[in-house]
Amino acid sequence: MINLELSRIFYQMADLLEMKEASFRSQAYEKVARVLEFLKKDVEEIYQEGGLEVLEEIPCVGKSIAQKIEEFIKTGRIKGYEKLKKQCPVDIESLLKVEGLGARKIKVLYKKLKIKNLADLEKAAKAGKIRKLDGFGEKSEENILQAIVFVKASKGRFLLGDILPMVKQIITELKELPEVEKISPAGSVRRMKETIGDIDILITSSKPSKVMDFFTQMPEVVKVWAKGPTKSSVRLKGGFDCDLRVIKKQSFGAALQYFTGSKDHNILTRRIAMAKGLKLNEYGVFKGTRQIAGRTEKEVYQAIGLSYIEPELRTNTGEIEASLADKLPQLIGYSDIKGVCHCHTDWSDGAETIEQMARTAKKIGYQYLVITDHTGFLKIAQSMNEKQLLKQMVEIDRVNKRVRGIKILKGCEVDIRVNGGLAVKDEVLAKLDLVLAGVHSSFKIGKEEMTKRLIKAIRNPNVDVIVHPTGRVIFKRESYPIDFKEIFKAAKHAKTALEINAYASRLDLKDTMVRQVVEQDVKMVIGTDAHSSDQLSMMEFGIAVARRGWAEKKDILNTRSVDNFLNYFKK
Ligand code: DGT
Ligand code: CA
Ligand code: CA
Repeated sequence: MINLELSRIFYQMADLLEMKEASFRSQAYEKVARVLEFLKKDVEEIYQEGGLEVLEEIPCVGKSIAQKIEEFIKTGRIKGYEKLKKQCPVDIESLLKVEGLGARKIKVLYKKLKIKNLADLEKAAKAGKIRKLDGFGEKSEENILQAIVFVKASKGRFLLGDILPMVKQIITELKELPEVEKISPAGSVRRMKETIGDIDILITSSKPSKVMDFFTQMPEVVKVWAKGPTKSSVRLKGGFDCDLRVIKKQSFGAALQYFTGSKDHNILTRRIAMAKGLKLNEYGVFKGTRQIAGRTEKEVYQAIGLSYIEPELRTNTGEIEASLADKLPQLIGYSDIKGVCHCHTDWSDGAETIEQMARTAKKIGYQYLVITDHTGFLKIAQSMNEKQLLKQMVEIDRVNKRVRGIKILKGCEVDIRVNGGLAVKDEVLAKLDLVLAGVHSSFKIGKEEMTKRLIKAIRNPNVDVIVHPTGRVIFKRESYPIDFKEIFKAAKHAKTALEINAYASRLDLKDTMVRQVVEQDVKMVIGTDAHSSDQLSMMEFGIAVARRGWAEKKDILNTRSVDNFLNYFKK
């Protein structure tokens, strides 16, 4: 799959252009980068089947971008990108990871202080040089230093959303080999953790050397770290590593349990086995030298007196105690969601039409889809104004007549102003089926002000859902501080739901927060925040977060049928 490589290049071209001149071209590249990041079909395959013309059928791909894709497929490079890079000697990709730094600021930092990379930035900040620049100050210098610590901490980890499609592809390919019998992901991927250090895959096989030959020669492999009959390690395109282990059949369950982890979960399960006079390791459960379990994971847990624990729960945060007491939650399942309640179309910053989104949602099997384009003042998101919102409602009625078998609902994602007011008039919001409200600006107003701001929005009778409630962006922006107790109380009282935003770089609320929300019995929705129809598949990441937070079906409102879903919000 070259989709991810191309996506990365186009993201960079967007940033580089933004630095040169804030232009429409930059937005075009960003949009196409976002589409390619989650495009299901391999761009190279599309090109091989139909050439340039068919490339242009990909959302957001115009003639010039199609030509660049063709150039990359044919030559492995894009001259326009290389030229842009040469003109701008700054490592913009890593500098953009620093919260608060956008293209414009990076430009100033380079012009005035010759800052080219993170090391330069840290040195300048520590020397107190940044505070003297126009548009910066002592506070922003302090923020930059803090943000650098955050960036360093996330080094070497990757978004589950960028990893999982690759894992699925590798597993599909391996499964096709006649030498592969059982196969499963393990490690943090199987636990569906939000970020991944490396990929772990386990198989059973009668002819492991054949499998290892195939594995180390896959086109995705850029480096082979180790190759052996029971374990091989490779570096994949995209910069992440993958371990493949061959396990004996009678130990597959035990190995799966061991290599799924987490380490903390394993330490406790092993201790529990020991207390029963048993030994648990990656080969099985043993009484003396006799193996009493190991073929399946269920059997392993059973042998040490535990009921099966879903991988997402294995964090040693109470799941083992709950299993012993037979009090594990009945987790929401991956096919329990009935409707999409957060997505964008080309009416704001989405890539496709209402109809395209609806047809894909229907194909996936959803019963309803709420269109929630940005409305308000957010320029980068190409927000609609009230007039456009009213026009869009008419269009939704029209599309509903054309597309049968799925109900398209009217919604919007409205900005919450710094004082807690909304960017759209109440009488307009009142006409919608569902109103999502979110903070998209002024993040650094402090805990007390932010709590007040959110509570005011929560209490607005027109607001149904608070989206990405903590504002964090993985690897980029920490959550703003808020008083969760107060937020939960207000949300429950006002019957305003909190969102688990499933967008791969957000996952907000995150797992540990979801767990608190479940305990407080506040309702949630899982929103994909899809900006293209292929991004609807990000629902899976949101469900994983819900599961990691011990959420059951009843906790998540869009597991309900459309009427029950909308009824909840009647205030
Ligand atoms: P990652 O790759 O950093 O996202 O996280 P994991 O959990 O995939 O960790 P990884 O790849 O280092 O190891 C895979 C699993 O193997 C881990 O979840 C538990 C098990 N494991 C690794 N090292 C140890 C260890 O020292 N003790 C125990 N009990 N288990 C371990
Ligand atoms: Ca791992
Ligand atoms: Ca590993």
